[in-house]
Amino acid sequence: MLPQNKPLAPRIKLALAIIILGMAIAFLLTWLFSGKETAPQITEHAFESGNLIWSIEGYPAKALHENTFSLHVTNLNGAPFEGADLAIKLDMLGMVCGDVEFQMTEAAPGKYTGEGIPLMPGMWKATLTLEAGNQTYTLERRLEAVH
Ligand SMILES: [Cu+2]
Repeated sequence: MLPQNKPLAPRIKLALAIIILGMAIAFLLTWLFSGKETAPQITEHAFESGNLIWSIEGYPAKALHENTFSLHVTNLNGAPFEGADLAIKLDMLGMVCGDVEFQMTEAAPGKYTGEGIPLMPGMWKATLTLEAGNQTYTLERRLEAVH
């Protein structure tokens, strides 16, 4: 005759249930808030030839509407980074609903603006390409789009 498995003591079962529930809640909260934390309105970036501050007006961005992206680019001395060619590509995270590319124009020395249209509400990745002289730099951020 096979020995019967001893049932776990009720207290151990309860403790396990509490641990599992706690882990599930922690996981859910992390998942719920991870997007917002990584996609603020304003992000700061450093690249080999300078720094830039990237902001999106009226954040979160509005799906199927033009949203103004502005970039304030400075060189390593803190002076305006003038005369660069900037373009942004938007693609949605985990989806293939289509990429959106647009050019930025220099509105003031070192200040570049452009209009981008996310196609759907959700989390998007924005890739900035900055060309200056014969150098090309690529920087990324995330952004949230809503209805
Ligand atoms: Cu999509």
